[in-house]
Amino acid sequence: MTSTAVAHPNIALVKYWGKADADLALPATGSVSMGLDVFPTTTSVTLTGQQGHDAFTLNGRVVDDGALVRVERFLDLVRELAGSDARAEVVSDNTVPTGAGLASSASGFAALAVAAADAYGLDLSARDLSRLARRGSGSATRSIPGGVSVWHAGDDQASFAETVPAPPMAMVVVTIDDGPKEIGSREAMRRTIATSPFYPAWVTSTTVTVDDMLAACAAGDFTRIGELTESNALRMHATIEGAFPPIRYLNSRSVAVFDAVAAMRADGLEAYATADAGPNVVVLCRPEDRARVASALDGYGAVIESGTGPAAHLLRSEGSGENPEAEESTR
Ligand code: 2P0
Repeated sequence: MTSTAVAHPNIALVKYWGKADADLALPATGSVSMGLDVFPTTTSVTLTGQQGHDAFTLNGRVVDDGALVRVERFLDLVRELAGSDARAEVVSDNTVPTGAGLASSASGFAALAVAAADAYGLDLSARDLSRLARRGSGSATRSIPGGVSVWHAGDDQASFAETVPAPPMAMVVVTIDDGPKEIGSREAMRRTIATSPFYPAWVTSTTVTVDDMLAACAAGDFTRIGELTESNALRMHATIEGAFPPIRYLNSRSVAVFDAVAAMRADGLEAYATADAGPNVVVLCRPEDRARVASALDGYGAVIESGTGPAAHLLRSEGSGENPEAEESTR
């Protein structure tokens, strides 16, 4: 049978940077993110009678490198839960444009978790799907729930993501550079923990910021959400820049976007900038302001607008006899 699921990327308002346990993919702190409604990843999982290896096709190309190993390790976890040794064929279409500056691993492993759980006959709660996605990639934990979500720090049972109440928000993605990063986030996290003298302060301050952000979201206080978002992003980059040898993701064009966003605020247009492990900048704003923000940032890079996205969900479940269209993975 073939199970097909869809998931979207998310952008952290309070960042995840550092693991407490790499094997279990447990984060050093909680984090909070907004799911996007653009760039879905659609993934199908079909159990095959083949022995040996799983098969993985991404955007029409057969994958046989480290990405396949990562998918196979993830499917091993699903097989362990299901008590199965069946191999699978995974076919994934990732619509994140090359270099849009959004990590593909979040939507990728969230869609894979939902599709694989269904294909192997597991009936997992949204919480358990989120815990499962975590083992593929940390940020994938937050692509299981929709809207704004918190990913809890804690042990294997407690570390999942769930939707929290929040005001309507939008984001404008500004792609500055579409080249590959010099250093991936996994390695950069390790180096930051090992060498940045600022890392302990990052952990203690972010733990407080998560609570502050959740309170601001619950209160519907957009201004406070935005202020905390920009501050936390700059604290993360400062912490990363403190590594040795240093790692610097923001370049002069990224900083120019932060300046442009500050100028918007000075003009009374409320917007706040954030950036992940690369030079691209994402701007948080109210939904009614997104076209104005996008137009003001035209010329700084390729600009893409997004609203708040849905939960990861099953699209089709062939052979299970269920009603796939009506089914949400997060029931
Ligand atoms: C985040 N990032 O909170 C932070 C901000 C990048 C900067 O989560 O090693 O690809 O697979 O757990 O999820 C990127 O990290 O890392 C990330 P792994 P992941 O969105």
